[in-house]
Amino acid sequence: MPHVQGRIVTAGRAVGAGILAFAVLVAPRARAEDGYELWLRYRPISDAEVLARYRASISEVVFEASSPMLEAAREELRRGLRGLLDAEIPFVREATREGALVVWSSRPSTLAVSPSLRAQLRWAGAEGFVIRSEPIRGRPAMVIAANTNAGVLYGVFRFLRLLQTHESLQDLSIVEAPRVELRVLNHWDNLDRTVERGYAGFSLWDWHKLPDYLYPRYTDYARANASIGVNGTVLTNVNANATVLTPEYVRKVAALADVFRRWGIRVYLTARFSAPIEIGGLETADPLVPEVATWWKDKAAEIYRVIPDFGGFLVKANSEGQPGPQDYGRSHAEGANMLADAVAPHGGVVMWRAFVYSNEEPEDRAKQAWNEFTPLDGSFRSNVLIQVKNGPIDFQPREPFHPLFGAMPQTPLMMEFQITQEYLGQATHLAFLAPLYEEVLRADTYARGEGSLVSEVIDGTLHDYPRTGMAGVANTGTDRNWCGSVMACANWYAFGRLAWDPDLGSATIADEWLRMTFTSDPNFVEPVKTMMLASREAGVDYRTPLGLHHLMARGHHWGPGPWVSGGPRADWTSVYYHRADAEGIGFDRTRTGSDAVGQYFLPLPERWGRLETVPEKYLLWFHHVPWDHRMASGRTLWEELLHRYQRGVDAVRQMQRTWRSVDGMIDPERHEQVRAFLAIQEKEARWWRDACVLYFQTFSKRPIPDGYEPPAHTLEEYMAIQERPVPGL
Ligand code: BDP
Repeated sequence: MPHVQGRIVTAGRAVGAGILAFAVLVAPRARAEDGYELWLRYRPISDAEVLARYRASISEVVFEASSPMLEAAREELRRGLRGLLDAEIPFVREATREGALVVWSSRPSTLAVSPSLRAQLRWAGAEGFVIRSEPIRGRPAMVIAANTNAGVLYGVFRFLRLLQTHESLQDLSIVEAPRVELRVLNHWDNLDRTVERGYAGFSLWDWHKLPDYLYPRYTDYARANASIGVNGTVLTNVNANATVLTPEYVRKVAALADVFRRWGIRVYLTARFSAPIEIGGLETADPLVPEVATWWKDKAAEIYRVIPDFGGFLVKANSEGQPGPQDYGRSHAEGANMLADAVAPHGGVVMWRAFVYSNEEPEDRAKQAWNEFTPLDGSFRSNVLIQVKNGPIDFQPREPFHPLFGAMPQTPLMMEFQITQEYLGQATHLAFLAPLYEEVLRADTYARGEGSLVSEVIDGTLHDYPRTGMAGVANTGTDRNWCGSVMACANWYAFGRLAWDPDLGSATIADEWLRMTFTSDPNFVEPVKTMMLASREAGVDYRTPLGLHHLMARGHHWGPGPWVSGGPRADWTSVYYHRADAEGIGFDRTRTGSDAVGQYFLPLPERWGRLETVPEKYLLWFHHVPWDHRMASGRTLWEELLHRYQRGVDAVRQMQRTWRSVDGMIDPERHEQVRAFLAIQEKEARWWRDACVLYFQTFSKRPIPDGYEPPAHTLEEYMAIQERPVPGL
């Protein structure tokens, strides 16, 4: 039954037919869904049986709140229960009845804590929690317990998720703790509110009105993050602007930090390496010049005076034109350590990015970060983390994992995933990214023999890292639905969940998100989950199948541009990466080519370096392959390429069919947006397919086989499509 109608009928029954007419007029507006509430909608549980069971199990809540964070948690619990149970559950001082939900926060002495609960709490650590069925004064009850306020906050959100996803409350015994310490969003937001690679409107941070005006939205942003365990946010673009470090802007940052603090979120800033010159009046930013180090120490002290829990700095240095220590002949370690010393007395960290590659360097771009950073292993301060993109090029629809993972045992490496869909269709294409994240996290680096997973590098267990972290380049903006598309919010959700537990499976994440965002109706959840799980592979197929990469148009990275060549640097062109010629296609990264494959641990160089054993998904990443090469399917490479491009388009059409089939099961507003966006995606998938196939055909000189959908336009027409203003640059 459509959501809106269901509510009207209820209202009519409850208040009588006279009011029904009124309800019909106003209810659809009041109930209109625009995606703003994300996965925290807290609508009444529609399954009457489940609702009745929950109401019977939760008779009252005991929750003493003695700090802003606990108050935030208590209000969230109140809001969640009120919405989900459609009832006012009393919040009381003492448990008096069967079915109390006791949040053990400030007064543990009121509880007789059992030894097993105590043991679970020890395991839960600083941010974890325990949720269990536990008799209180001999009466059946439930307890949310934690060692810290943050643990309570996360426990409350976990409890609400139990209800949101209709899990049983019988014999509860949940113990959870995050596996990764720093779970941070990276906002590529500029001070003028444009967002680099942002496709959801403008930046959430209204610098002009800060610190005096605080949008309620800042709180909702923090709530959403806390609900998935995100505990840090880097407010500014990695292509940094030193202005944010001036006293005026630091006060603005402090105002945001004050809002976020009670939700367990610390703020971080990007540090422009040349700031001592730009805003400090110094003549150099050389990290080994004492005045420079002193300037940064003073700057850090100034920030910490107004933001005592400031997280630290994220730095993009000597990359794509950004200033850095190499401008003065110093290493990344010398630069990072100087900043690390500035924040260390205050407990801050430096997240130093490994996304470096140089135009002057004739070396394969995929190899450069490994070449620069592995010699520095062990030479960074203990409060430095090296932030590494998931793959060695740049957030492509598919890349093998970055060879640095596993290769720096003495330096904490943190993961950088991209949540915003720079190369995956931006706001309008449906690409659920949990399968991409999962594929990387579950990859075996073989750094310490078989079973040395990337996830174990990231959670610190493989090398016993003292610090761990995962960053996600945010996709949020001022659009009412936060992420530019309702479905793209699933990627924000997935990032948080995987940063909390890198072993979570994509299907579990999709399942949770769908139930909380839309409905628990299996007739909706099951097909849409299948659709989401297939969506990333579809995007790979219609853009860059078989290990192809970096085929996008110049600049905006949205449409196809396999013909892109020339310009300021070779590694910003497509021809550098696909290397198509009369013989074949692909980048030879084998031992006889660039030998990028040699940066991986054995047996990967052998497995990926041989045509017979390389997985087809990485074929053209590592090999230049003849057009007539026989693939596992029996097709030639040329035929297989076409087959994959077509398969991608077909998969989008299948997504459209699936979405049509669930019409009426959710609100019309969000259904319509996804429907319209899928139509855009289908059109653009054909554009990608046809442009790429026609272009590669000029090299392969082979026909387009029968049964293959003929391209709608000529290659010249596709190539003539001019750049036009697009968001996100
Ligand atoms: C690329 C983006 C560019 C970023 C850069 C980075 O196109 O806008 O500045 O990465 O991560 O993906 O620094």
